[in-house]
Amino acid sequence: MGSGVRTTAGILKQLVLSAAAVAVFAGPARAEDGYDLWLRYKPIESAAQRQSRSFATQIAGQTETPTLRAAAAELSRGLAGMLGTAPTVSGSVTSDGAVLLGTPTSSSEIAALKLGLDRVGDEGYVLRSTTVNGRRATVVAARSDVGVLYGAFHLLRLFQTRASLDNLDVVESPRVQFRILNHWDNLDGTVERGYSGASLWDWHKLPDYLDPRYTDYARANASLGINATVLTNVNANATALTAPYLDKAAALAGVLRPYGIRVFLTARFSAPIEIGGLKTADPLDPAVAAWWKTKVAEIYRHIPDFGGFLVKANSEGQPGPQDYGRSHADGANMLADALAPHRGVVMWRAFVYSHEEPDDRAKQAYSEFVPLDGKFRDNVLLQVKNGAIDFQPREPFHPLFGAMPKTPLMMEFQITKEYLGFATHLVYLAPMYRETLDADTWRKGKGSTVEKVVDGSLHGYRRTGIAGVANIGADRNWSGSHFDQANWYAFGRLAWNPSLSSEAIAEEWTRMTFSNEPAVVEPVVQMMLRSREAAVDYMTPLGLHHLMGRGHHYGPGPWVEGGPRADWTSVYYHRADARGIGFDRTATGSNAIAQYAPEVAAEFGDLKRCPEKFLLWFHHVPWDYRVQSRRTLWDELVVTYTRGVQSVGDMRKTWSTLTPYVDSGRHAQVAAFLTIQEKEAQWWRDASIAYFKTFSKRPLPKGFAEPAHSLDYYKALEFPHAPGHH
Ligand code: GCV
Repeated sequence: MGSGVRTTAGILKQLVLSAAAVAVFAGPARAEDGYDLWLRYKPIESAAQRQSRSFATQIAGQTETPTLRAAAAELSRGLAGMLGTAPTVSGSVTSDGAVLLGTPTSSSEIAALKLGLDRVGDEGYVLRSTTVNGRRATVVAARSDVGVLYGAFHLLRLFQTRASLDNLDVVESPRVQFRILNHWDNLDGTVERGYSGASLWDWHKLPDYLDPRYTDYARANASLGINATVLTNVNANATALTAPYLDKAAALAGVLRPYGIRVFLTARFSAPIEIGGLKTADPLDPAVAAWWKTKVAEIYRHIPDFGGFLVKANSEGQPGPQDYGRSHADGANMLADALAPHRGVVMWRAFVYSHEEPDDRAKQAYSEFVPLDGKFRDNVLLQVKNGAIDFQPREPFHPLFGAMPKTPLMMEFQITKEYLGFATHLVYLAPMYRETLDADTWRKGKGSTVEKVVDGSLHGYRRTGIAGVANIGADRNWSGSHFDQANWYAFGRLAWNPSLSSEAIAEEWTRMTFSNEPAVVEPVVQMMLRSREAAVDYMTPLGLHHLMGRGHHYGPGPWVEGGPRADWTSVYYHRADARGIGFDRTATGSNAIAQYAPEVAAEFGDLKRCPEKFLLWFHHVPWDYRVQSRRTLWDELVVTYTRGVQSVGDMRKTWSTLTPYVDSGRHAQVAAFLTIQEKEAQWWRDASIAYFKTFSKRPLPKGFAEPAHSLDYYKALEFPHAPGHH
């Protein structure tokens, strides 16, 4: 679906008020704690306020449904906050400057405008400056209530980012159907790979106590167009499917429903045994299928608009259909059949690999799933991580994208920063998401991008989805750090429109979260845009991957070896030896490149053509090999690690100049975290160089400092209480 006449970013570019028109903030504001996210609605500067004084004096429309009430309440809250006076609320437009909101059903004034709402689909909306009853009005209209809510948030965003509100003519609709968060939250309140405190869901107090935060969570998600959420960890607990927990999930669903958010749960494949008293969970056993049918019907009695199941099966010790000699399709289809009568779907994860399988871990999902293309029921989506290993700081796109034309593949991004410095490192992830979406699979010729696979246009998928592993917890600032809020934001914006640029998203977020002051927007956006590359440089340069500490994944551990599974060690991935470093995935090695289209395989497989950022992902390269800079590989590694540390130092210095513009509470925390990040970047650099030097046996290039400590020092560090590992 087209995303409309003028995008937010386009309007922003054209209409952002000139710097001169924006009054300079008089000193730093009062400390903020980040709770309000990007929905702060602070009073706007005087010049802009003058311009919009005649705007939004009235909110008009019948707001009789919970969702329309939420839309009107949000507009009222936002406008009152930004303009200083609460708008009046009335059924129809009676004064200039009204915002008229609704659907053709809720408002005869909207029906009369004939806005052509059919083109926006079930969740889209139109924003239009027009005249209603002879009065100047801004219309927020949609076919559905939730479309109106999304439109209200869009209008507020224009306000918050100081875009002009004159002559609005916005037509928007989401390009992807399921825009879904995956919470890896456990019933005991812990969060797997969560770095922002305990789980937001207080299962113990549910269903009776509904923490007001649940509503704020819903508002934040609705502001981005996120329309679904999986409440529970993919490493699933069958207890979540028992009646008391369904009551609790139903209570949450009740809070989220007015905001257009549908609830999903993870299904533990062995649940029929664990909570059903059956002897087997074999998907082809009629008693098992019947158990799931009954269970699903029970779930829908609790949650009539339940979305369906997310399933991790036969992966990292989770039970699955292969335990009974059945295929992933057998397992997914059995659950899909139970859900189909209720219009639910199965999101079946493709994240599978086995240590019993000798083949390169990067190849296993493709080998497992491509033969099953076309064998899944209509209501199954296959959820594929962006890369073939596991959310590394940089991975080439997963070879499954483009390779399963008959099975809707949905994207799984990780928002929580398991491999990117937890909550303390400032790493803006939109460039990483973009890199995958922009990658060309070549499956239907040039331009067959992952973005087109995911939005369904390449293969004509009937269902589409983008999932993000949430970084949301009970911390006051939700995401563990102020800048990690930007990753939640960027995920949501890209799920709605996977064509948006990282820069446009960063600019919107910065304006709403910190300030519209150019002295803030420009440097902060620049910091954000460089930050992911900085992390790759100091953690896993030139295509290296999976070098983190064992188990908790905190800090460097390139020396990790042994233990229960080779594919959980670092040495499996970097393969450093006296000759060189890197994983040969060409025809002379694991031949993983053969899983890509021939054009892509030819590029990745050729040492000379392989993008340097993926060099050691696909090739084992001699230490003295000359890279593009004409430096030897070894020297280039040292230079790149060092550059990463310097980039963090630059970010820290830039941030320190912003003291006058950012409230003291948030400024101080970001500053402290940047100091941690710089220290840890140095640690990554030094530990990695100390270790790899034992193979390269070459000196560091002139002028580059030796690691601060011995390799033994780094190897001896232990972090038994690092967060997020359960
Ligand atoms: C939920 C990685 C993480 C695991 C996670 C797994 C997955 O391996 O380290 O914690 O488990 O991915 O995505 O299933």
